[in-house]
Amino acid sequence: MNVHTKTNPAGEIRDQVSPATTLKTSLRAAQERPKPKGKLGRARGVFTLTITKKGSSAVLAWRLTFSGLTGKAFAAHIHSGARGKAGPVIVPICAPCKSGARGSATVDASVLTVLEAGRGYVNVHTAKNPAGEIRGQLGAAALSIS
Ligand SMILES: [Cu+2]
Repeated sequence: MNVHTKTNPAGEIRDQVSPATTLKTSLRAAQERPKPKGKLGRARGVFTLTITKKGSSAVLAWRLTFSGLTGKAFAAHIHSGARGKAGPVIVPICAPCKSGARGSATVDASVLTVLEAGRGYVNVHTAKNPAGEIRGQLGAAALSIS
């Protein structure tokens, strides 16, 4: 994209149009493993992730909202793990976290491989559930364009 003005007819501001993919997932206590404790009937969240590929790396940009947790959210991450399984952190999202948190990070091909395969998930951690209170699996990202 290029915006032209009379002062700068060749283009005044410019931004490269790059292939971007957006994933969205709902976070629920029922998806978390191991099973979280406490009154979790109203605990939920939404995570939106935009992936913009740049060669073999990519920029991830996200927004996380949540409500009904048992306490403060001390951290949220993207982990690597198939549905129903826990796995290691691959991208830290926030610590501590407030609902509405936004952020971004540049990631390498190893993270993209996980996201392409649908083996990434997001979870939010609380003091009552330090291993994770709500979780949402990220669907497989179509990132074939490079
Ligand atoms: Cu986590």
